[in-house]
Amino acid sequence: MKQPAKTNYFFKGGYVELWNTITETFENLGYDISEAWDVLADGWVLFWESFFSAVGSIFSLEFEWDDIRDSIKGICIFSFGLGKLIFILIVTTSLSVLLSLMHAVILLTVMAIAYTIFMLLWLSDTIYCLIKHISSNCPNCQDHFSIPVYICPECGVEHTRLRPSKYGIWKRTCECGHKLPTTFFNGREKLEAHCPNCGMNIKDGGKHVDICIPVVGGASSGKTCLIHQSIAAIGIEAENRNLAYEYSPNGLDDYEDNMNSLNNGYLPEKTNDMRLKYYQFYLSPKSSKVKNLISLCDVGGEVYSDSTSLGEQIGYKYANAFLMVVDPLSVMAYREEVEKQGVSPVAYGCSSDSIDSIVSMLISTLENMFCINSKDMLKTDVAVVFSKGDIPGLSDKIGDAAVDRYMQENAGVTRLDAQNAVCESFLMEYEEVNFLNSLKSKFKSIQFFSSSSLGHNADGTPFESQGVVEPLFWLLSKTAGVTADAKVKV
Ligand SMILES: Nc1nc2c(ncn2[C@@H]2O[C@H](COP(=O)(O)OP(=O)(O)OP(=O)(O)O)[C@@H](O)[C@H]2O)c(=O)[nH]1
Ligand SMILES: [Mg+2]
Ligand SMILES: [Zn+2]
Ligand SMILES: [Zn+2]
Repeated sequence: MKQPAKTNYFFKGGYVELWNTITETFENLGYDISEAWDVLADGWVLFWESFFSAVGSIFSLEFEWDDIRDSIKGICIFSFGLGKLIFILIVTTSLSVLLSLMHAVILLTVMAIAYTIFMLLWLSDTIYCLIKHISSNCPNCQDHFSIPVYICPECGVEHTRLRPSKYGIWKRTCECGHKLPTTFFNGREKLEAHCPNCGMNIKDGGKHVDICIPVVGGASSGKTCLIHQSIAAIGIEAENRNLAYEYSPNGLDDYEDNMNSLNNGYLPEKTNDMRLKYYQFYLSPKSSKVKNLISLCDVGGEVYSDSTSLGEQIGYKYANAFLMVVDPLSVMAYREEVEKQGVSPVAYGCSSDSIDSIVSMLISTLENMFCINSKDMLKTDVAVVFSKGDIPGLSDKIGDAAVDRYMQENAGVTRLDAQNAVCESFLMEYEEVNFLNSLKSKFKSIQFFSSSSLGHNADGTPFESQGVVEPLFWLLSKTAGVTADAKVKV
């Protein structure tokens, strides 16, 4: 693709210069030959025109001195021209050929060195991006790309492929004359960067590990509460785990407003967006040179009952993992049971969407996006989080109480396995086997968690979240996009 930059000397100027020098040399040579030829011809003509009359005048003893002088002068000029021509043909031509060859060899050697440096630099930059898992997701159009479009700080023009190329190996010169670095080794990330698709500003000049985790769940299942309380809790927990945390607003999220509500004991507003909304924060080991930019993507739960809207969320295609929120009250048999025990589902903002339908629709959408058939597995991990863990009696079924009991009864079992065991038996007991089987047959690995984002129903007193960081830390430890050294420990 044509770039608004000058082509590098080694990819054009060098060849032009070589061509010009060679053509100029041989043009001069041709000029010298024709000049020597002219001298030789003039001498011959002068000699030929005067020779016979001079010889005749000598034999007749009339001595035409002009003719005699002209024929001597002619033979001298002819001899001089002939000598010059022979010299030019042998010496000058050989020198021209030799010097042109030397020029070509020196230039091509320098070019070969430049091309080797170019290849090595291009490879290093590409490998560095691959090893470090550097890529970006656009929080506006959901597109995914390895490097963004860079903006020239001088003239504002867009450079779509700012990599070592024919426009420059280490740096490229913009048409305005400004020099732009072409790799992350010499500061490409310091330039302003935009999404190649919609022009949205891209953080860190695209130099980060972008981890995209869509949060899946029906309307009122507790996605927005979980996202906000998780991020807030991670911010506090990060220091204990020696991680650097920073929330990073993108201008399209409602983090500040929702956190204000939650911190004052109010519920966040229902999510009306039918497009993924990216809540982004940095979370990386303090020593890490390339930061992890984690996006938790929220959306109105209605999307999961509308296959067209769901199919439009191309962000799913680039998801590193999924976080599935399950409102226990959306499990019909369980809801009926707690209702009989006097619990009001409405008080818990009960979700009425079937979890089985939601997961089926998500799976068929992903199958379409990845063009795979129903037998193929997806290479994604899923954390299934039961929300609203403060529902009376729920802890005894899937919460800490149940997990502790299971671990006592089954010595040697890990806590994560115990969580899976109690949550799976909950789903089987309350007739959600289809949901469980769909998840297990489609995703790479599944881990169940139980949480309470609020701790209690809204009553004006401060909310107390519980179990909201573990799902994320588990997903981050599994995420393929997190490099070994940047891996966040569970
Ligand atoms: N008691 C209790 N209620 C909760 C908890 N989490 C969510 N809720 C209730 O569930 C309702 C819905 O929560 P949201 O987080 O807004 O649900 P959502 O999945 O984002 O819903 P949509 O935006 O409609 O897709 C809240 O208004 C609360 O009433 C919790 O941990 N405990
Ligand atoms: Mg919401
Ligand atoms: Zn975009
Ligand atoms: Zn410029």
